Amino acid sequence: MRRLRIGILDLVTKSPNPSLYGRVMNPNLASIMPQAIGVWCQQAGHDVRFVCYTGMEDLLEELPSDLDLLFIGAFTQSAQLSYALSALFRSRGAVTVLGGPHARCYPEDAVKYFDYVVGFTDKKIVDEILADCSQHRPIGQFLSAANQPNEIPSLQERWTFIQPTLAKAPTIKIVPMLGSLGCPYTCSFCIDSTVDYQPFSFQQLRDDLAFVLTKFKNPIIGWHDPNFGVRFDDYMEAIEAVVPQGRMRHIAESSLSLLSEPHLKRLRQNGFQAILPGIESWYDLGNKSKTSRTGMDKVRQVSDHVNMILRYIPYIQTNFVVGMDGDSGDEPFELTKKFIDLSPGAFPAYSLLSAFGRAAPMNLDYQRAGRLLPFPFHFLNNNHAMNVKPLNYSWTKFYDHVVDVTRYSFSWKAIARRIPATPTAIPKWMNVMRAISSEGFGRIKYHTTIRKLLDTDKSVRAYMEGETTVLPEFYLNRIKNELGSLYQWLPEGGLEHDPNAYLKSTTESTPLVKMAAKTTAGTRQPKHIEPLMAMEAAPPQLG
Ligand code: B12
Ligand code: SF4
Repeated sequence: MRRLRIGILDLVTKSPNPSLYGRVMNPNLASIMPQAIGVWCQQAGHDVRFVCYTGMEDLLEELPSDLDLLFIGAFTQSAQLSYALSALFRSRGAVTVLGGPHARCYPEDAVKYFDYVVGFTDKKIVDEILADCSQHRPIGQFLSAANQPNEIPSLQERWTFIQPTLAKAPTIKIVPMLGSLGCPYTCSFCIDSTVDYQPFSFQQLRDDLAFVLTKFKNPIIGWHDPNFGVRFDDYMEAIEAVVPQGRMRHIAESSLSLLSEPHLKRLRQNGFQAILPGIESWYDLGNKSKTSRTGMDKVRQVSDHVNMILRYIPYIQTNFVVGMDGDSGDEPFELTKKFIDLSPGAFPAYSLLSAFGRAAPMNLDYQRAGRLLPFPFHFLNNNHAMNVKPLNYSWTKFYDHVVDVTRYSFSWKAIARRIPATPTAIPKWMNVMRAISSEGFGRIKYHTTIRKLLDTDKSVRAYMEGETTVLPEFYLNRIKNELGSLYQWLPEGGLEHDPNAYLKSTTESTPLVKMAAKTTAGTRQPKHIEPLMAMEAAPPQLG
């Protein structure tokens, strides 16, 4: 096999000039898989140039112009950026590959712009691509392993790619760690509901943790497990076996059901500093927060629980999804404001209800009901657009509420109350920084703009009502600005997508769709198990 010049690009963000929070945090939000692919490519004898794009780099400077093969890892919000880059590098002779959440959620769209689009990825799939490395145009090849990989390269092997990425982080440096994939439960709104739970070897985990200790005196670990804590005792034992007390700090997405007082004691002992449970809604998804209560009852219960967590873990982010079908009227938003009052130490993160292509079985229901809007991928990050029409609100009423609850959460009063309610210095500082940066003030400004446009710009209103699919200038200009000179490389048709492609794939049978249905849409039937814990309907809001 000839020695290939390979580029690997991890798109942590979709545009340059990140906010203050982005500058501090983006290098800490890098993905693990591009690093794993880098190791596999090197093991196969190729030259690898690895770039983690945090919004601060000049992408065209960083990537060599004479690549044979370019791997891009992208979330859906970076899809348009990835399509433009693929077109540019193809014009220079490279073969291009897309992997990551966008490839898993929208393979039908991505194959139009890449030579390979990859779902579940293991070493074998990467070796196949390296061996073939040829153009597949106009429609790329969709490849996917039958399951998630059983192993990925160790942290030590990946360090060569992690180290330069963390070097870009000015203050806090978070080492990404993964102990398992998938989930044993089957919540229909979740990308993992159809993916079997599989822990990696606990010996590997111990080795990875021991390795980090050789690199940092007091490292911070960011767990990427879709469902951290399914095997709580095994994880704690792995940490306790190799990490002397006080030497390591951890951040994990977790769920209230996991965070019982005995578990919290053990988490504190082992250095857990930040925890991100999903509350989602006061009416839907009671399973996620392990409560059958709803309304004010649930607010009180969750609030007590959150305040108890804060006695053990200094930082807590509570994830909410707004616009769920179970919500109607003022009450859900008023209840959230009550929660802010009752749990002043929690940092609230709001996600607009979003359906990411074939991510979750429930998306089929929205597609069947004709409730999806074709917002360009660039806006699908749970904040910049909501692509599911709310069931019980008009858009104006809905955005009135979103603006109101966001203003309330990041008012100076709420920011000030959060300071004494969090115990230590870094959490206090994080809460203030996040509130005054893109996640607080930035969101208030953005949602307020959308609310105004609903009154003043007929094209926005018509688009959101589903009366037209012509993209309003407001959105078009934003993409143009954010992609900058790369906009000219966005291929024809690259702004649009079919929001109902997943539903169509269940009735049509093209080769891509058959494979995608088998691999990414699920390998097993839902098992009607009561979900015990939950992570991801409200995606993590660190990014
Ligand atoms: C950990 C996590 C995070 C972490 C780390 C993110 C990161 N850089 O990886 C943080 C907290 C930073 C984060 C942030 C966000 N997240 Co997040 N996150 C997850 C979570 C829980 C696990 C992802 C993971 O790492 N899994 C482990 C890897 C190994 O498995 P995998 O992702 O399935 O990847 C497989 C394949 O896709 C493939 N693959 C993955 N990457 C690549 C790259 C290449 C080149 C190739 C070839 C293959 C490949 O190989 C893997 C093995 O088969 C998922 C939910 C889930 N269960 O998937 C949501 C999820 C990925 N996040 C989501 C979202 C929306 C976000 C945010 C936009 C939230 C926000 N508003 O800020 C941001 C976006 C950040 C960004 N980079 O753009 C969505 C993505 C939907 C989409 N299509 O874009 C998900 C699916 C949750 C959901 N709502 O359904 N997230
Ligand atoms: S929401 Fe949580 S418990 Fe439910 S399937 Fe997803 S990861 Fe598992």
